[in-house]
Amino acid sequence: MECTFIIIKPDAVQRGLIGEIVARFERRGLKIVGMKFMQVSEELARKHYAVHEGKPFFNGLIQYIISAPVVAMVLEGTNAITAARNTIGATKPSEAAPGSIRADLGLEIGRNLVHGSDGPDTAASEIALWFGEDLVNWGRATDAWIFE
Ligand code: IDP
Ligand code: MG
Repeated sequence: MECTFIIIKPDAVQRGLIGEIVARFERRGLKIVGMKFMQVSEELARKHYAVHEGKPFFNGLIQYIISAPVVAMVLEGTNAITAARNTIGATKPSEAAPGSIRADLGLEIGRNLVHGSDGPDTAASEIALWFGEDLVNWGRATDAWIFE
C-alpha cells in the first residue's frame, strides 16, 4: 500500500495544533507507520527542500522549518499521497478548499502548517531521508473496515 511523508511544521507545533492535525489524518483512515518529534537541522532542511533552492522564498523557508520542532510522520493507505495532499489543501491557505487543514487553520503561504509529499518518487526519497528503514509495520485493528 502507498506511503506518504508528512511534516507538521513549526507554526502548527507552536500553535498547539499537533493533535488537531494528526486527528484529521487518523480519522480519514490513514495509518501511522512512522512518527517523530524533532528539531530539524539546517542540513536536513536544505536537503528536503533542495528542489526550491534558488527561489526567492528559499532562505525564509529554511529558517521557518528550523525555527521550532516539527512532527515528521509517514502515513500509509490507499492513494495515501493524493488523499493526504487533499486533506492538507492548496499551498496558499487563502485559496485552499474549505475543510482542508490549510484553509481551516491558516492564512499565509509562509505559515501553511503542514508538508505532504507530492508524488511517489518524492514520497520514497523523503521517507528515506527522514526515516531510513525506521518504520513500523503493524496490523491495525480497524484495517478491514477502512481498506476493502
Ligand atoms: P507544497 O508544500 O504545497 O508542496 P511547494 O510549492 O512545494 O508547496 O512549496 C514548499 C513550501 O515552500 C510551501 O509549503 C511553503 O511553506 C513554502 N513556499 C512556497 N512558495 C512560497 C512563497 O511564495 N512564499 C513563502 N513560502 C513559500
Ligand atoms: Mg511541495
